[in-house]
Amino acid sequence: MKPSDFETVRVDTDLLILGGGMSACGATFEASYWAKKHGLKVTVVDKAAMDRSGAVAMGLSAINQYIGYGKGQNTVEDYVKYVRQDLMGVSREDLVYDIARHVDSSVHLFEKWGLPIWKDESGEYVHEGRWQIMINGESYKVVVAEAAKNALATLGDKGQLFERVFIVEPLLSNGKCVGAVGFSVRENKFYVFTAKATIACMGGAVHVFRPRSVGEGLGRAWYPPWNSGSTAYFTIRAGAEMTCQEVRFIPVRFKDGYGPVGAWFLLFKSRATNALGEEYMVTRANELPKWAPYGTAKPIPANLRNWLGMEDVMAGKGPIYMRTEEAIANLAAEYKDDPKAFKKKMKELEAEAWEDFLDMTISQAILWAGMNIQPEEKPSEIAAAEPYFIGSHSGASGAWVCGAEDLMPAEYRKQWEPIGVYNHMTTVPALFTAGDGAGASSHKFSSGSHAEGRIAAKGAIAYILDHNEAPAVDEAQVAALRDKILAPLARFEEFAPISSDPDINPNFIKPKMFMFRLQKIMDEYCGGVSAQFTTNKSLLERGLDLLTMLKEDSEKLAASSLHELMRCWENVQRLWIAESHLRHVMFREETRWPGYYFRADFPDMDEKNWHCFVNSVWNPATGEWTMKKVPIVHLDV
Ligand code: SFD
Ligand code: AMP
Repeated sequence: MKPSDFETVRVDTDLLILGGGMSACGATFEASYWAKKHGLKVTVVDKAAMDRSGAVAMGLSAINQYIGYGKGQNTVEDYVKYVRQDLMGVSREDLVYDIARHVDSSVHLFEKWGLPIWKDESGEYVHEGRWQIMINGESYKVVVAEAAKNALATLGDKGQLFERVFIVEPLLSNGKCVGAVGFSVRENKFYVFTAKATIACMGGAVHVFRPRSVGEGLGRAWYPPWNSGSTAYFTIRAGAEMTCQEVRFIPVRFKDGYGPVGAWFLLFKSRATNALGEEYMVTRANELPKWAPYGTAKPIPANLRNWLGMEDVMAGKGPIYMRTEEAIANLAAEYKDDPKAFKKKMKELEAEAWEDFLDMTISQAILWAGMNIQPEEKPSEIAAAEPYFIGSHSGASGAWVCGAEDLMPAEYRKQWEPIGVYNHMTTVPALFTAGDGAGASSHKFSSGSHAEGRIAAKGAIAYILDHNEAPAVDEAQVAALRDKILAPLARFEEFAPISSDPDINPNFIKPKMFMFRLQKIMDEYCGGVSAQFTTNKSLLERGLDLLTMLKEDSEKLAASSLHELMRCWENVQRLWIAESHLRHVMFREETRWPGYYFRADFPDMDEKNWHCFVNSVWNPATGEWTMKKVPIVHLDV
């Protein structure tokens, strides 16, 4: 397969939506409504099949952001305070407020579209926790994708969906985003999308760090390995300002199967103990005042919950166990005097325990079976997983975006006045993002990402109506991008014949080997699992040297097929996320999120000097990175 075998397909549209996940489905649903009103074209591009793509491909067992303010259960202000607290003070509270005031309407739409939400005897949603509601969510993504596709279909031939097309780079014209380029992972087609506005919603990044699951377990992860950081790569390469790229998310998960813990801690009220039976959240509580005011408020931030467990592991008190057997026994205890009711309750709890994983992370259920674990009888090991970049969960990495007119602090607004104040536009004109793509607005999850996609779509349509002229596209740029993106195929074609093993060749490197080297560098120098999530300036500087050499070697990547070509560019995208993350961790000279990463050379939180955002810009013209502090403007809530 060689580049000359490829046909170039040109698609000119008004609004380009990149990705087919939760935020992209929200954007497609909302954009189709307004596009119909204004006779605009909407084009959606997903690397996979929308029905089963992205983080919700396997389904979910809960919706983790539901405010219930319509029923007076909580206020939007409560949620802003919750997120401020959980991220140790660092969040764009105007964005969090805007998403929280819209999210319930997305959840109500999901129910109308057929998503089964658990109801109690009075017909109220069953809560897993204050903000989380339980669902039978195996087909969650299918339900949400169907609604998005139905909305797109109302546009007739002005509504297009391209599946199995992998987006690589932005198209730029005088600093403005005018579209994107990519290739089909099924046919020899190179795609050029031009657009008046683009929304990048291609999820977060996984496998930047060496995973806990290696060898036979390689590929097991909590967040999906098929999200390779395409959004952040796209916005960084466009020259957009990024924020909180240091704020990785380290989820504690059932070990090796990556099953989530939320339902066990919140719904089943389970404890986690060390090998001595000690509950580290209790025995190590004296560590928390050190991280005040966040360590002394409730709920305890996710990173600090991790940190107390990590301290036990570092003290040699592992393994750490989720006491599923104890939790189920406690929940069934009230029925012990009625053997029939007790048996029924045990069956019910057993079913809920298995469904939690069968709806979401099937590998955990398979591992339970493979390890002869029955949760009602045996506790399961849990462990802190490798770092993920997922600004929609308890991480905060992503692009710095414009907020809502009625909420955004003036300090931030002035940055967009020269290019236009459009909700969720990045600092690059005509480029919008949402979900994992938008930074400093954590705890959005599946529902908040959908609502945020809707917010971004309205901002993008408003931008198009004010800038409704066809974008100027630089054909030389398109030709250069085509050559660069298809080059790994040409390299394999040229050099493969000199070696008897297609994976070993002095003239090129294959994507999997490239990924292994990246993961090793990040694990050892930037505070991965094997480094107990700890790093310092010297390690980071050495890591940056090695990443710089790896970037040089990225020009020697080779691909023998379309699939490997996608793997090549997935790993180049991971490399850029890695560099961006490392530069942010290096710039912030404190430890603010113990449990996510620890700066051994700056072991304390420094509210005086570092109660701020760390933002960065990569300049496409010069290749220079600029780092800066940005003040946090707290809403008066
Ligand atoms: O509890 C390209 N999440 C949970 N959210 C909840 O609300 N409840 C839960 O129970 C959650 N749990 C959970 C969650 C995620 C995962 C993986 C597990 C368990 C195992 C989080 C949400 O899923 C998450 O917040 C949202 O899905 C984020 O939405 P978004 O839109 O930012 O990302 P996406 O849905 O992954 O979609 C990405 C899309 O982009 C496509 N794509 N397309 C073209 N070209 C490229 N180069 C592309 N790269 C990616 C993808 O195909 C996809 O369509 S709990 O454990 O947290
Ligand atoms: P997880 O399963 O870790 O992805 O968490 C799912 C949801 O439950 C998220 O909203 C978490 O913030 C929340 N959560 C998980 N564990 C706890 C806990 N111990 N206390 C409070 N909230 C939690």
